Amino acid sequence: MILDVGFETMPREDLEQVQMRRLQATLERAYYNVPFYRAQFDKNSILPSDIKSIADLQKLPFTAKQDLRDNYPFGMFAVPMDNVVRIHASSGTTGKPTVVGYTARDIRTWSELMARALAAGGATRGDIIHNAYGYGLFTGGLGVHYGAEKLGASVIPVSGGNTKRQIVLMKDFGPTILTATPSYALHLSEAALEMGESFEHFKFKFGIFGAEPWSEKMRGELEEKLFLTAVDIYGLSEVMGPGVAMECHEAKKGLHIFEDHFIPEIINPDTGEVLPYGETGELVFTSITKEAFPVIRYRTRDITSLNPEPCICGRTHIRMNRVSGRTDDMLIIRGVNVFPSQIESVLMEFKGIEPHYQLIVDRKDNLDVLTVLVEVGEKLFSDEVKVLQDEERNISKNIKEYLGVSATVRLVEPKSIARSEGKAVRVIDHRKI
Ligand code: DLL
Repeated sequence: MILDVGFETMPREDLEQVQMRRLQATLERAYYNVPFYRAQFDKNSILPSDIKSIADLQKLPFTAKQDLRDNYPFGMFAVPMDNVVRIHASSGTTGKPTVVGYTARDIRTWSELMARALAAGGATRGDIIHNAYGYGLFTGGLGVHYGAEKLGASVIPVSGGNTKRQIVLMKDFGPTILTATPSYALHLSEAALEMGESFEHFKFKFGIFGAEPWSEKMRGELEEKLFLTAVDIYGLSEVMGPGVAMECHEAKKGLHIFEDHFIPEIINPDTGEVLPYGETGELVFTSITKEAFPVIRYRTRDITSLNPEPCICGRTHIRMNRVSGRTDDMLIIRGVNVFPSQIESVLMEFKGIEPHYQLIVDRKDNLDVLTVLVEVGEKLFSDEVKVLQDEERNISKNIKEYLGVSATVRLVEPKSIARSEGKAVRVIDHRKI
C-alpha cells in the first residue's frame, strides 16, 4: 500500500522542485547554526544561495564519519539542546560512537517515513508487528516502533534477545509482521524448531529485514524457513535511522529512497567523482528536512547503485540496489577485494549448508590467509568425513572461481557459530588486532 500517494508518486519534475526548496532551507540552517558546515562553505568560498540546482550540490565538500567524531558529542547539532527531544548513537567498531539528535518535528518526520516504509513492506493498520530490533541507542527498535504506531498497527516492543520468550509470544499473540535483522530472524526460526514449534504454524505474512547486508540467496532462505515474504529496509543513524529507503513488496527489487527527504548520490569512493545511474559506488546522502542533525553529502560507506527505472508499485522515487557491503567491510585478501556478502552468495549455492558463517582472516609468513567457517545442517553433518571433506573442497573451488581468492573452508558442527541478537559479526580480522 502507498501511504503517502502525494509524495511517493509525485512526478519527478515536481519532486525536484520540492527537493530544491527543502535543500535550500537545509543549507541555510546548516550554514548559520553548525560551525563545521560554515567552515566547510567558507573554505570553498560558497554561500548557501550559490546552490541553485540539485546538480550544484556537487560544489560542496563531503562530510565523513570522522567529521562527526571530531564534533562529538553534540557539535553537529543545528538547534539548541532545548529543542532536542531524542538522542541516538551508533557504536561502530572503533572509537567514540556517532551521536545524533532529533527535534520533535524530526521524530514526527521519521515516524511518518517509517510508517511509509512498513506500508511499502506489506504492513497495514490491521497487522500485529513483532518488533525484534533492539530498543535503546540503536535506531532500529524505536524507529520501527514509532512508525508502526503512526501506521496504526499493533506493535509488540519485544526488542532483541530473550529468544525463547519471543517464540512463546509469537505463538500466543499471532503477530503478522516480523521486524528484525536477517541474522536474528534466522536464529528465531532455529529456536522455534528447537522448542518443537515452527514458523509454518505462525501467522507471519511479511518480514522487514535490514540493518546489515544480506544476499538475495538469504532472502530465499528466510522465506523458506520463516514462511513469509522477506523485504529489505535500509537506513543509518546519521541520516535518520531505519526508513531512509524501503523495498516494496510488489517488486522486491531494490529499495525506494524517500527522495522528498533525502538526496542520494553515488560516488567513486577513491576519487569522490559522482557516478551515473547504474554504476556501483559509495552511497552519499544529503538530508533535506531534518532540523536537529542535517547532513550534507554524507558518505555512508555503503556500496550500491541507483536504478531510475519506473517501478510496478507506482512509486516514482528512485531505487537503490541491495547494499552489497561497506567500504570498510571490504577485505583485501592478497590484493583481491572481497565482500562478506559475495562469500555468502557462494555458500548459499550449496545444499546442506546453513546460512551461518564467519570469515577469519590472518597473516601467515606475510601472506593473508582466509578461512571460511560455515555450519552444516544435521543431515550433512551425520555423513562420512570424506563427504564433508569433498564438500569443503567444492566450496573452496567455487570461491576461487567466482571471487578469485583462495580460502580454506571448514565445515563446522550445527549451531557452533555464535548467534547474534542484532547485527551479525561476519568477519574476524586478526590482521587488525
Ligand atoms: O542499522 C538502522 C536500521 C535499523 C536499518 C533497522 C534498518 C533496520 P546503524 O546502526 O547506524 O543504523 O547502521 C547503519 O547498517 O550504513 C549499513 O552499512 C547497514 N545497513 C542498514 N540497513 C541495511 C540493509 C541502522 N538493508 C549501517 N542492507 C548502514 C545492508 C544495511 N546494510
